[in-house]
Amino acid sequence: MPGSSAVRAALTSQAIETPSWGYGNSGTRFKVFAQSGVPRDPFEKLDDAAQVHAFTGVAPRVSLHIPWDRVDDYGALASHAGKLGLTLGAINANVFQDDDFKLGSVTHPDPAVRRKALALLLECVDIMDATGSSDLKLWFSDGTNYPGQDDVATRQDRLAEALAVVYERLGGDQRMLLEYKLFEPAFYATDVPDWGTAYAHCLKLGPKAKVVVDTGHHAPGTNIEFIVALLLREGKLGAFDFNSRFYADDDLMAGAADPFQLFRIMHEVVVNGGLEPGAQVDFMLDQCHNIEAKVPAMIRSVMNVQEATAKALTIDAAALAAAQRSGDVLGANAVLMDAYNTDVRPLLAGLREEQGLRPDPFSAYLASGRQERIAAERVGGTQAGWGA
Ligand code: PSV
Ligand code: MN
Repeated sequence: MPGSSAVRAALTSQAIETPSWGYGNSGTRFKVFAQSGVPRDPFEKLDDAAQVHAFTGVAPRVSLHIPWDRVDDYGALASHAGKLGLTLGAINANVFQDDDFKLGSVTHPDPAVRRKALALLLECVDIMDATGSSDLKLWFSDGTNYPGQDDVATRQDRLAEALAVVYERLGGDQRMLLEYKLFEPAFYATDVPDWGTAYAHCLKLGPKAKVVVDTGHHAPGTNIEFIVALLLREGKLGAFDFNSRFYADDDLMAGAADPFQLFRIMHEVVVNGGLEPGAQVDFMLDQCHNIEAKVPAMIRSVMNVQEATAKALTIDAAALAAAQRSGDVLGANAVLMDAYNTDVRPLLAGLREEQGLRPDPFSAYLASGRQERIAAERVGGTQAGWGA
């Protein structure tokens, strides 16, 4: 029921994790456009993330990417986060930007390169210990560009071997989140191309290994919500990397290209218990903002996820179940569409006001003058960006 106490509680307790790299400069392989006021180190990235949380009230965690966010003192970074009202979320392992990884990281034909990649993954677990992060997020750019380039099954063996070592190293409360991606940068065969491959590895590893669904990483037309329902049913959905795509892995703001898809995904999350705290689904954003202002883009993305969640929670579950039971195809679809077409912005604005927040985080941030302040203050130093 719209606005019921259960709906309100679910909305205020939802946590959306933002990515440190979404605050830095980024672009395409053609050009990175620098913006003024962009953070110059991981501490300033957290300062920006704190603004997203301050204005939305639902973004208390930040994912880090290593080595982009390497610092001398991770305890100091975690306590900086704490002072800002944040905690550090998933630690993302970057084994895709070193020359040695040209032919792969943990699946590379050379055991010395595999050892180097494994060492980086284990360093990320050390960082989790130091920061209190509970999730290690793994995405491998590994794969081949040409048929015959390497043996596909042998690469799976190498991957399994590395994952098993890392899994063993995890502490009791720590998880491994394995992300798949259809293609890019490998074009012929990616080593973890789909949910089935990720799921098979996670199943073998054990209960602490779960799958990450990055919404940008599928073929056009893929029914992502089906994958979500299935993984939740199997207890293997660990996290989302939300973003939007028109063509491939576009990394645009979540809910921008296809808000209806985001709603359908959140519907499956809701009906399959993914919002329950015990489900431990991490709702992360994975976006790189190329031409848009970074903090406002992140605020808009968080709001889009919230709106999709609110609409999904607004679905009349009893009416939907009755229509489904009686085979009322059009009636069932109408129940879903009624919720999708509901304007949930007043509900969310009211909830924010009850929490002492401004009703519209996006315009409130722009009106705060902070964007101009950081542009004036953050001069000198090296701006954070893709690869830094
Ligand atoms: C790969 O495309 C990916 O989705 C992974 O999550 C990486 O960590 C991230 O993008 C880097 O931007
Ligand atoms: Mn991702």
